[in-house]
Amino acid sequence: MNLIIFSGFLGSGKTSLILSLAHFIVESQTSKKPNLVIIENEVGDIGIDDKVLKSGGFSVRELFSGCICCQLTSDLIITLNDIKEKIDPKWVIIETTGLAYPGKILGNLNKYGKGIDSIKTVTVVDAERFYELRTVAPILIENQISEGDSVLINKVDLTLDLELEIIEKDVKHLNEKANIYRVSASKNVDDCMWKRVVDISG
Ligand SMILES: Nc1nc2c(ncn2[C@@H]2O[C@H](COP(=O)(O)OP(=O)(O)OP(=O)(O)O)[C@@H](O)[C@H]2O)c(=O)[nH]1
Ligand SMILES: [Mg+2]
Repeated sequence: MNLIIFSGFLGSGKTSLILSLAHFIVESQTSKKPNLVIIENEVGDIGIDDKVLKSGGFSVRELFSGCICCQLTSDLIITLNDIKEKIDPKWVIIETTGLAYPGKILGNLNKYGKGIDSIKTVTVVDAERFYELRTVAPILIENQISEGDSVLINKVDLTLDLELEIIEKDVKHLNEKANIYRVSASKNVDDCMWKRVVDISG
């Protein structure tokens, strides 16, 4: 079971990008065995993203009564164990709340997770609101960026090239090791990017 954890501020484009990745994973699958489950973590009880993902035909599990980086750590572990036991998919995508600290989730999974072969972290950056959010929630935004194996600078269709260059420099400064990509979730996302993000070779 390979985990892909999506973080990124509220409204940055996580669900839109997960839909694109989920299609890519399903289309690349060679066996008939179900190979993808998506875990949706939303605070509050209106599961909009859950409905969006389910309408795409994907298997979705919900964790709606708090954030998996703090109150719901044990719920996440229980849910993952249950998915492993009943489905044992190749991939599990986790959409965290926009306020989650991915480093905390990683720490808990490394400590308590079972049957996990790999964990990849993907951080979605909202290019349109980057500097606004850096000012409003600097610690959260910096933590999310610094924990990403891949950082997807999203909404490039709404951002000037010059601004994108500055944002990319800033992201590199916060996380030298990450693979950084510019994307627009509302347009077609290149499969080559998803291949590199999830490390599917070929
Ligand atoms: N123009 C444009 N709009 C985008 C892009 N990506 C996402 N959006 C829009 O931004 C809004 C939020 O996108 P979501 O994918 O729901 O973002 P999210 O991070 O899942 O949001 P929460 O789960 O509420 O935190 C939606 O109205 C999307 O259609 C993009 O690349 N370009
Ligand atoms: Mg969402």
